[in-house]
Amino acid sequence: MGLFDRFKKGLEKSRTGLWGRLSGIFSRSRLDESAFEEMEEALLAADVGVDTSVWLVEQVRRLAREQRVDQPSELPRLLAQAMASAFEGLDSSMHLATSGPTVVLVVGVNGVGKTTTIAKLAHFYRRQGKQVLLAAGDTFRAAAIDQLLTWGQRVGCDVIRHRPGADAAAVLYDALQAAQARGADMVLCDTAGRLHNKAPLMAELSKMYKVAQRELPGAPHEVLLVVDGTTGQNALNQARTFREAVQVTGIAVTKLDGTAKGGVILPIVRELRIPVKWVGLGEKMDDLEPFDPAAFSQAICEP
Ligand SMILES: Nc1nc2c(ncn2[C@@H]2O[C@H](COP(=O)(O)OP(=O)(O)OP(=O)(O)O)[C@@H](O)[C@H]2O)c(=O)[nH]1
Ligand SMILES: [Mg+2]
Repeated sequence: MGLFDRFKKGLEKSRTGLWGRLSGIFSRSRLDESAFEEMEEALLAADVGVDTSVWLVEQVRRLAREQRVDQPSELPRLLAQAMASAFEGLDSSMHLATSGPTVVLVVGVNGVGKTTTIAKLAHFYRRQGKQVLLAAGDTFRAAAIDQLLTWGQRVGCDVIRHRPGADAAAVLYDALQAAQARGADMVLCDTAGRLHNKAPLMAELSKMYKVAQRELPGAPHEVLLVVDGTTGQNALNQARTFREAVQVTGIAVTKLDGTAKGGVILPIVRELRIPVKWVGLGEKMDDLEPFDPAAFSQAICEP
């Protein structure tokens, strides 16, 4: 299966949800004002959010004018084009270190899929022949460390860990030392995500950030914020919160396979201007795709 088909399959629920609402418009005989109004409602229902829905319809209107489109059947193509333009100027690729290990901090609230995403990333880079180290930076729960260990065994990479309750920044420090000593290509660091404890959590994250900065020039190369796609607009709010504490360089949107709320990717990129870099389309190791704006826009707008 090619990338486009994998997106189409993984986004099936979002696609059919949005398409189900739009198909009535696309099959109309005339393109009139009410068609645009209905399109805006359909986008709102797909968790695109008010501002971005209004913006998208504006873009479609402009494209229709510029391209002298008067058939509603042309709208899916125009909508895909409008969506794709929301991603312009944002680089979805991962920034890798030019020498020495690439350090990736993975952050996000409880249960969004941080640990699973780390395992998937490890698998992705292992398949490219890279040596990957995992850092068990979620020291808050013993089970979190065990979960990472299990994934490490499955994927085939070592896990640097301390006892439960240990200082997360010290775990990262050790992982960075180990990575340099062993010549590893990549350190993927898990973090705790307890939101009921917002201030200490953010303090811990910024401490980890500083340790990475101090120990390796250019690190952390990526701070990936993981958000759960099924939470729709909440994901957008989480991105706003985390961005206040750490410099988020990219977003991974998980669980898109199980939701019709995949439209939330649009306000995230358009309103926050943070690139989506990965999408989680299932629970297995292979179910992570590098984000592709064109494939996403087309997959979500096509019948
Ligand atoms: N369907 C689906 N499930 C996912 C995806 N990503 C993660 N999950 C599931 O979401 C649940 C939580 O994942 P974790 O990786 O443990 O989440 P976490 O953010 O590390 O959670 P805490 O450590 O408790 O904060 C698990 O059951 C995963 O299998 C995805 O892309 N699709
Ligand atoms: Mg976890």
